[in-house]
Amino acid sequence: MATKNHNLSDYDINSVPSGEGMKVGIVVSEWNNNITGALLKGAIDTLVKNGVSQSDIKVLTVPGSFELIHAATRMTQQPVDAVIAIGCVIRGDTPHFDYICEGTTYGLARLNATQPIPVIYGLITTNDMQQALDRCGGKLGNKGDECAITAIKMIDFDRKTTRSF
Ligand code: DLZ
Repeated sequence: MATKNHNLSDYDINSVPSGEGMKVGIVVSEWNNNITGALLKGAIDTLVKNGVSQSDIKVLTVPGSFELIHAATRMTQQPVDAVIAIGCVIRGDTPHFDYICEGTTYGLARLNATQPIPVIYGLITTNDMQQALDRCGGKLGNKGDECAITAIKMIDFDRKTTRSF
């Protein structure tokens, strides 16, 4: 996908607004926790590197990616400026993969459209474990970094549009 041409793990720190004073909620699923743990670490490290205080990052864990919708809903009701949802679904032998991916994606997209704060999509959906490893700190960067940068940019976007609209 676009990650090959647009890898936000290689972002220019000067092009990212300061995250100082921003509050970020992260919901993360336990399934494939070798992957989601690395994504979570990438997200937290990048938020902190860009000025978000460690104490302004709130993390909630759920069993699987499908539960991210509920957890993200709860998180949007907390005093945070954006929510990052992190999960990893790996294709198996049955259509289950498609249902989880579709349901979770639809649920998060609906939240993003209906809640007053941005919900950032950090769900990795891959054909195998290697593709997931490539995207959580491997040769294609870390999707967690990308989510952190996107969260900061969207909070900044909200602040600017609130002021000028
Ligand atoms: C059941 C299931 C399966 C088979 N695979 C994954 C997966 O690859 N990644 C993931 O995050 N969750 C998986 N789950 C669990 C579902 O997301 C969910 O937790 C259960 O269906 C219970 O609602």
